[in-house]
Amino acid sequence: MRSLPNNLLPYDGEVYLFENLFTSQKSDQITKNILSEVSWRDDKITMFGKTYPQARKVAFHGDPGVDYIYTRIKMISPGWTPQLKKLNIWLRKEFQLDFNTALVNYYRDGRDHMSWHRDDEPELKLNPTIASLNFGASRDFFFRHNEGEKVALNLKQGDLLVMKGQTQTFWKHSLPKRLKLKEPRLNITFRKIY
Ligand SMILES: O=C(O)CCC(=O)C(=O)O
Repeated sequence: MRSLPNNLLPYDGEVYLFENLFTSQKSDQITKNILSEVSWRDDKITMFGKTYPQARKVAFHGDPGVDYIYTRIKMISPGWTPQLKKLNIWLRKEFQLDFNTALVNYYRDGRDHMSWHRDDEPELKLNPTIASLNFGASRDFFFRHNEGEKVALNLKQGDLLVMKGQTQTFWKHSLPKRLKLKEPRLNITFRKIY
């Protein structure tokens, strides 16, 4: 059993960062496998009556048939891919974390991003535990408390970020644009959908 790093949030939630969990060779192999295995979605976002493509590439996998309404889009899992399944089993064995789905976000370069949001959909139930694995380019990642306090992180290849407890109630998170960045980044968030 791994020891728990310090909680990175000062109050009202729990965020743990496990760093540098894979060699760069292993990270590259995992990235290659995931990019070749997943089924990319082609959902559009509607805001203020206008329709836009998503600000990143998205795929959703997990136990077959599990569905999740995320950013107002209903996604139904077509099943696990071999690499995502391996990672899910590894999270259970190494971290005692139990998930049934994986949301894959691929940021093609620093223009791709994720706006402020919380992962608080009803199908995650209250106080969900979410594990986020990172490959490729390092990116800044922020938490913002409902009262305004900010916590800044930098997520790197091979890092695992675990959010739990009241985090999704009291804090939003975001991955801002970084226009000078040309390299891609792959992020996978493992979630338990009820
Ligand atoms: O790419 C990231 O690190 C953020 C992912 C995220 O916030 C989400 O999937 O809800």
